[in-house]
Amino acid sequence: MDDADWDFLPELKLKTETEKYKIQKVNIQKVNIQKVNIQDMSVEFKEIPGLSILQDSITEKDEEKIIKRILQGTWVNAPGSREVQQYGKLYDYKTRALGEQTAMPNWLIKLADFLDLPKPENVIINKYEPGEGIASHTDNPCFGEAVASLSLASPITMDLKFNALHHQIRLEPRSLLKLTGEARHRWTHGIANRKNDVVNGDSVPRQTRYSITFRTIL
Ligand SMILES: O=C(O)CCC(=O)C(=O)O
Repeated sequence: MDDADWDFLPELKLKTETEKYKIQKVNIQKVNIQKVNIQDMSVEFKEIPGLSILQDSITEKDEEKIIKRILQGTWVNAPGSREVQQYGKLYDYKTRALGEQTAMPNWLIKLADFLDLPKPENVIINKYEPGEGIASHTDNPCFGEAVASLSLASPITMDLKFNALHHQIRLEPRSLLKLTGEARHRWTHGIANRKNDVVNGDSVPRQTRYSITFRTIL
């Protein structure tokens, strides 16, 4: 990976204290907030231990730059109809095991560091066109304890399920979802294949959405 790639996010900057501590609108359906972590303003949920969401984890300007950078990458088909880019140690969706080792772009390492995540060893970038989703799953145990997904471009509703329990959370662009503990190992997360989500009783059309999921490997 060349230096130009490393320099791709030179302006990624920490929010000012005022921006950081501004109470951000949390658009969550059916799930009760348990705790707001004062340090980074992420919220945790009573019903789903180990799930946290940090709104506005990056600025809109950085989001734009990241999307531009993503669009330079090569997409491959994933199960279902969505497309993905994958970096680091590749996860094989068919065998459900890790395979080939590829390079991890420096901008993804830098972005993970900015988001206070461990150095990523596998990164999957998902592209969802309206109508596309991802089957409900728990992340493979070959991955480390914390799994984190950065949402980009447009909001979407994610389903979290455990036995008969079912909650929906609205993932806003620029939000960072973290799954650890029960949320990581016992609850499944998935996105239904549909063109609209129902938000506060209204049908809201989906638009193209990207997510970047950072993982470590055990
Ligand atoms: O798109 C998302 O927010 C979640 C992605 C995901 O669950 C995955 O790549 O396994």
